[in-house]
Amino acid sequence: MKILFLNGPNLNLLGEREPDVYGRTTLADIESKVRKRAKDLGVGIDFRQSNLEGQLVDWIQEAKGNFDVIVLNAAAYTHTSIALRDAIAAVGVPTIEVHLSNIHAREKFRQKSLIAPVCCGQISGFGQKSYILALEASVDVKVSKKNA
Ligand code: CA2
Repeated sequence: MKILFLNGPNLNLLGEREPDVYGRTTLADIESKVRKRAKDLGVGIDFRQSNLEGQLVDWIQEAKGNFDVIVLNAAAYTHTSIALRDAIAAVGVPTIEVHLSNIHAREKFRQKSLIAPVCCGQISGFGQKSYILALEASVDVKVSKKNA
């Protein structure tokens, strides 16, 4: 099983700015925790970040046939991007939406996710643990697809 982790704009700044909102953990720290858990679960992962919407669209399209599940923290594009939503719907690779913060407890404009309706589910508000929960959910997504 192979899982593609995609991270959107400004997540490369994690741990450096706004520690009160996003904590002091860097994206590299999260990646290494995800890699360790993935090894325990026996799944392969690819972990990527881009500030560019089109790059994220390209990676989602390329996931078809190459990955079983996408775990996506689209960051600010969560709330704005019809392009990401269309890409997820078009490729049909099961996608799990993930957020560090609880987007429903934040500003009104963050409470709406344009991608949620085309994702299998959303994990939001558990800090870096959100990524581990999404990894564990990914394994179940694959299992439930097999048994469907
Ligand atoms: O809670 C999340 O994971 C978010 O996807 C993070 C995004 C935000 O736009 C979403 O509403 C919720 C922001 C990621 C940028 O992170 C920063 C880290 C340090 C300094 C500035 C931004």
